[in-house]
Parts: sequence; C-alpha cells; structure tokens
Amino acid sequence: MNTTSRLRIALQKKGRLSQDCSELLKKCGVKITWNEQRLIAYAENMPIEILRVRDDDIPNLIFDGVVDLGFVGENVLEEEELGRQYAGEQVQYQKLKRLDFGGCRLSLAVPRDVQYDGVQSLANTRIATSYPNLLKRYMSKNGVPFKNCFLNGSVEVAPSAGLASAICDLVSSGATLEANGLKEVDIIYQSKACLIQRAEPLSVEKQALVERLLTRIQGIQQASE
Ligand code: PRT
Ligand code: ZN
Repeated sequence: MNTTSRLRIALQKKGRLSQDCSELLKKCGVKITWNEQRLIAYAENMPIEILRVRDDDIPNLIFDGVVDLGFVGENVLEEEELGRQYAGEQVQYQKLKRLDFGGCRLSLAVPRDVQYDGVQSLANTRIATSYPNLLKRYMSKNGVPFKNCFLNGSVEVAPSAGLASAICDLVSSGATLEANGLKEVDIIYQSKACLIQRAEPLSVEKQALVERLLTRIQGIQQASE
C-alpha cells in the first residue's frame, strides 16, 4: 500500500494517453517538471508524485494499492480486471471519472472479401488479439467457440500472414484496418480514458486533494463540451 504523504498518481509514460493526461493535470493547476528519464516526477506546488509506467501496469498498481490514482484506458482496465477474475481473484477499485479523450473501440475484423453473417461465422476459427479476456467474455456470452492467437502488437497483419482468420483489435479512425485489407464487423467494447482510485481509503488530506482535482476535471470537461 502507498503510505507516502504525497498523492501518488500513475500515468502512461509514453503513448497515446500521455499527452492528454499531462495536459489535464496542467489544466488542474498541477505544476510538474517532466524528466524523460525519470520514473517518478514531483509536483512543485502540491503534494503529488507522478509514476510513469506502461499503461498495462496501471490497473494492477491500483488493484494492489501501490498507487492512489491512475489514468488508464477502460479497455486496459477491463482486460486486466477480467484477467484477475478469471484467475479467481476479486478486484476492487473506484472509477472516479470517465474522461473525454482516448476514445476507441475494440472490434472484430475480418478480411474484406470474407462474408460475415454475425459472430457465429467465427465459430472455431482462430482470432488474433492483444485482449484475450475481453474477447473470451464476448465470445462466451454469444456461445461461440474460437481459438486464440495472442499477439502483443501487429495484430492487424495476422490474417494476411496466415496466423489467424480474424482479429479483435482497437480501432479509432479505421485507417489501419483499411490499410490491411480488413473490415470491421462487430464492436465488442467502447472505451475512453478514465481516472481510477485504489479501494483502500486514503488519508483525509489525500482524499481532500482528490476531491479538488475531481472538481477541476469536472469543470475542464464541462467547459470543453
Ligand atoms: O507502451 P504502452 O504499453 O504504455 O502503450 P501501448 O502501446 O500499449 O498503448 P498506446 O499508447 O498505443 O494506447 C494507449 C491507449 O490509447 C489504449 O489502451 C486505448 O485506450 C487508447 N487508444 C485510443 C488507442 C487507439 N485510440 C488506437 N487507435 N490505442 C491504440 N490504437 C491503435 C490500434 O491498436 C491500432 O493499431 O491504433 C491503431 C488503429 O487506429 P486507427 O485510427 O487506424 O483505427
Ligand atoms: Zn500497453
């Protein structure tokens, strides 16, 4: 558990959510001097420290109470949560806020020339994904058996490389699917970035700071609507 007196916030070190998260903190009035090499950055004007990690680590840091708050994509949060549930573990955390950036969807896609008549068309095929738990939940809910092909990246080339018949991957503009001769056939999860808090209670001072940040985030999001 994090017992430092500073509020410890995890955010993605380098990636699609990094800039939006650091800009949001800046708009909240948190002054941070970023150092590319450093894992931890300290706010100059508030008792806050920022832990910069891979996005996949953020849900687990929250579930384990190592950090107090985390900014993460709901897709990653849900995937890690399901992973723990499938392993027989209960996870606890609070979702404080859904944010207005990081929007994407987790979708099934097949080669453009393949006929698709609903998810049953994928029965017993092999599906490439970096999100095996979200995929498993969706396929089980629909009663469709399938074979897994887990890839951490380059999922979109799996069909043309002969590794899988379909993919289950994140989509935003659809350009990547298009460029790889694939068509989106089913959306299985809609995601945005979100702010989460560990389950164990924070000190009164830390919780008050969280409330202040939340009020500011609320104001910033309303102003941009
Ligand atoms: O290194 P680290 O593990 O921290 O980062 P990462 O490479 O795992 O994640 P990153 O930075 O790519 O994405 C972080 C989060 O941004 C994701 O978990 C989503 O919540 C969110 N997000 C929003 C996206 C996209 N949009 C997105 N388009 N994440 C990935 N993509 C990829 C997608 O995988 C595909 O390769 O972009 C491609 C598709 O984009 P379009 O526009 O061509 O459809
Ligand atoms: Zn990642």
